[in-house]
Parts: sequence; structure tokens; C-alpha cells
Amino acid sequence: MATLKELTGKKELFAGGHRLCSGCGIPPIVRLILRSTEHPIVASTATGCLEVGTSIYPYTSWRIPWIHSAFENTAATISGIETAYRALKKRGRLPADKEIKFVAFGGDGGTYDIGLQALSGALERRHSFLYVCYDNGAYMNTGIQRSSSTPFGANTTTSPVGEVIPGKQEFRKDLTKIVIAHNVPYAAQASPHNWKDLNNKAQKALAINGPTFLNIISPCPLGWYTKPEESIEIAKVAVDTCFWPLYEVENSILKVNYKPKEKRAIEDWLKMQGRFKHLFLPNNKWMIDKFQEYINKEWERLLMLDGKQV
Ligand SMILES: Cc1ncc(C[n+]2csc(CCOP(=O)(O)OP(=O)(O)O)c2C)c(N)n1
Ligand code: SF4
Repeated sequence: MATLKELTGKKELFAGGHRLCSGCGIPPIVRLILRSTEHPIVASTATGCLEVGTSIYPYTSWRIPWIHSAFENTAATISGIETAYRALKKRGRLPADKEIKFVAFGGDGGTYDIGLQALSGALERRHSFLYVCYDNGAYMNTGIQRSSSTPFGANTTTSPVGEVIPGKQEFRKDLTKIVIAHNVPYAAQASPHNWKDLNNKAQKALAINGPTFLNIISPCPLGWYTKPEESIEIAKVAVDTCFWPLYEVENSILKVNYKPKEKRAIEDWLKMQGRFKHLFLPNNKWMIDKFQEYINKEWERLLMLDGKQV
């Protein structure tokens, strides 16, 4: 496991001066991922905030070979690149001992929804790559629409609070579980507030020959109506309330990486964000109760699986 000193001493592969909002969860996530291997990295990025904010012509934040593909197919793009790499090695055009790592980045919209087919296909074909979903729970880049990752009750432009509905009516789709069902060698959930855990997971994932996956909660001040300086704290509270459990599945064995000494109430996370403001009206208390009940069940289920084969 790398120390903070070792990590900060490494070359910065994701340049500053990008156009992501202040307090956005994406830059610390990407910077840490790119620091998590000694080998050269090639990345592909789906359309979304990460792509738009880092590649405004004629500038780029990427100090590595990087390709922007369409919104729906970053996993298919990295599959093609990884296949070309293997083919070049086979033909002797690349040295047999040269190791290159491949990473695909996508937001939740480009991963849970529109890119799910490409992701599933790439995992099933067993390409050797890491897929990183930075999960801010909405299609932020196009103005905060609900995605299948949006939490229950959230106010978005397509699940607007009003006379018809009090925010999003469905719970978050559990993409990590869907990925695990592909029997990949490594899949995990992580958070930028716990850099050690995130770095450890990225190191493991990047060292594996085969498809690996990280689902990382990514605070978004613009869409969550939060203060930029509180982003990391909000990510921590998401983990302490068990809204976003930290766990990993390695060779089919599930491990819960962090068990809060005292599990905090979901209210603590909700009240930090403007998108849940309406839940604190007296007639919407049932929504907080329903949310808490759901989280309790999911957390218990996870604890039951801890240390077991899944
Ligand atoms: C097939 C397709 N549908 C819609 C769009 C428009 N579009 C571009 S970015 C985006 C939102 C991306 O959301 P997400 O993947 O969650 O990433 P974020 O913007 O939050 O970083 C949408 C809807 C598109 N480019 N292609
Ligand atoms: S809208 Fe949200 S996800 Fe996009 S750059 Fe701003 S803070 Fe980051």
C-alpha cells in the first residue's frame, strides 16, 4: 500500500486548469487512479463532465494517451484499444514484456444507463481493463436529470418536486451488484474521502489481468446544492450512513472494508444537500423513513455476505 508521501511524489498525470467545478469529486478521483500504477496508462472517457471539463480545444488535462468516445461506448472503445495492444504484441510490434494499463471512465448516466450494454459486453469478453464509474447520481453535464443511480427522493429536472411527485420515486439501481454478477476478478465501491482505501483498490484492480470495476461516489456541488468545501465531508457521511458502503469482491469473496462504529442516520446525509430539502417538510417524513428502512436492509444484507462467496 502506498504512503501519502509516495503518492504525492508521483508525477501528476491529470493537469490542473481544467473546467470542472470547484469542489467536484471527479478530479481527486481521477488523480488518485492515475497514480495507482507504475505502468503507462491509456484512458477512454465517455461524454460527460469529466470529458467536457478536461478537453476544451485546444487544451487538455490528460498527460496520458486519452480518447473521448461517445456517451454510450467508452467500455467498447477501451476493449478495441486493449485488443490492438495484444495484437501488436503478438506481431512483435510491441515488446512482449511491455505492460500498459487500460482505464475507461464514465459518469453514472454513461455507465448505469446508456453505457451498460458496452460495459457488460467488455466484462463478458474478459478484456484486461479497469472501468471507473464516478457516480454523482445524475446526468450533471446536461443539467441535472435523474439517472438510475439518483437516490430516492432527489429533486432533479426530470424528477422535479412539485404537485405531482415529491422527487425521485425509485431507489438507486445497484450497478455494483450487476457487475459482480459478471464474475469479474475484482469489483469494489470506494469514496474519495478515504484515499487510502481508494488507492488500495485501484492498485489491486490495475494489477489484475482481466476486467475490473470501481464504483466511486463523486460529490457534485452543482447538482447536490452543496458547498464546494464540504464535498469530502459529504462523501464521508455517505459512507457513515451506509448509503455508500465500502466493500470489495475479490475472486468471488465479498469483504466489507469499513463498518462504522456507529451507523449514522440517513437524515444526516440528506440534510447536507439542497436536493433533499423537501424531505424535511412534515408531510414528507415518510420518505426519510422509507429511505432509512431500505438502507438498513441493504446494509444487513451486505454484512451477511461479508467474508462469503458471492
Ligand atoms: C446517446 C446520447 N444521449 C444523450 C447525450 C447527451 N449527453 C451528453 S453528456 C450527458 C450526461 C452525462 O451524464 P453522466 O454520464 O452521469 O456524466 P456527468 O455529466 O454527470 O459527468 C448527456 C445526456 C449524448 N451525448 N449521447
Ligand atoms: S456539474 Fe457536478 S459533476 Fe459536473 S463538474 Fe460540476 S460539480 Fe463536477
